[in-house]
Amino acid sequence: MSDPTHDAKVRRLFDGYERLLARPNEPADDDGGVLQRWRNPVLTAAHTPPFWRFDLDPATNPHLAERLTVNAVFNPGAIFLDGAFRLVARVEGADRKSFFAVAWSPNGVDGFRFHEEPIALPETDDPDVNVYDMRLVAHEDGFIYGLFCTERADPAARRGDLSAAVARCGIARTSDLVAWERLPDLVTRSPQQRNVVLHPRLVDGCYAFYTRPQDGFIEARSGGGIGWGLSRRIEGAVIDEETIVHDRRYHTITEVKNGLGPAPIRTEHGWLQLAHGVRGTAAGLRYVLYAFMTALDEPWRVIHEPGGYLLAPRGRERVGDVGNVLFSNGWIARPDGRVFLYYASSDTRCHVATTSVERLVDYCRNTPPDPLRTGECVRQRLALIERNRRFRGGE
Ligand code: M1P
Repeated sequence: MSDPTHDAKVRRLFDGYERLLARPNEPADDDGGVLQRWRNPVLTAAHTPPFWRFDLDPATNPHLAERLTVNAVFNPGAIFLDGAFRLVARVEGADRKSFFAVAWSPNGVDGFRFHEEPIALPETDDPDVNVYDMRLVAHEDGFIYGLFCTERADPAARRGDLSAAVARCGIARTSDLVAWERLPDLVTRSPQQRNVVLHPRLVDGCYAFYTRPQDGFIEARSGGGIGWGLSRRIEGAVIDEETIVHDRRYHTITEVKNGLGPAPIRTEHGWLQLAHGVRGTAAGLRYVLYAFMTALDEPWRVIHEPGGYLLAPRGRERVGDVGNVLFSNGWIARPDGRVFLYYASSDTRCHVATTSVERLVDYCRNTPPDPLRTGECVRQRLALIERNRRFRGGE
């Protein structure tokens, strides 16, 4: 027999959920000519369907309590497929385990709706304890690849150390984001591998990867930097030689570590790249996003490197489970040149910022590089002021 109070609660739950999904987004304040942030997050924990979280049976859940809470939705991979903007988000339960789920929107800025079910990612013989941060790439071999971090306990951990882990690059492929084939994890010489990105093209007949070798699970120690390596195969991919192509540097936004974001966007001037840089502060790590470009014919060679960050945590973005973090592993470039940059704030929610290929290329080519020391920074700024004198009104 149905319980009218329970039925009313369920109705309110679903009405609230539909209202959230129908909420229109709008451009936020101006962002200095490069990027346009949008006011509302595009995905949050509340965007996950209630039937993923609540037991809707009044017999087993009379108080309509959330039985399987979703804690956060962040770090989405992105792709435009079958006429829609599609994100493969990292959905994290209250139990700290993440999984992947696809949400789609017709316009890329609002109305994101999750598929009926999350992705049931096939496992390897050594099951993942946690998976996260999928980078999607439509590869020239015809598959869509999802490269992600797979994490397992470190078998060499000191007794009692339950947080030591080994991060590796997991690889899965699909053609529709629904059915996934799992391939063996990437093998490299580095003990830790996160933030690995597959280049969309074969290079010298090989699959080409941007990597992020580290000595420690969290700390780069003597490792770090964005690396580059080739593998003859993708089924059982092995990188024998990894070269650092974009290193971290003292007293910059990449001092502690860095890592590539999404797969690069091809432009006539080179490959547009987006990455995150991490520095230490008295309040913990601070993650910002930065852009650079690599050569078209040598996608590992940096040709333009603007100084500083492109996007840094602002306002409510600073607050969340891991505060002061912006992270991006997904963007979409449309044929008309529009770019939709998806980023997450403080490991909690997903946002979009819009721009264009033309603006990003202009940013990369014309933003002065980081001169790496204070005196040079002042000289750089004085030169700008001098050039600007003739544009000052009334003089
Ligand atoms: O908590 C911030 C980010 O930390 C890791 O990134 P990185 O390996 O570069 O430090 C990842 O766990 C990422 O998911 C997370 O957003």
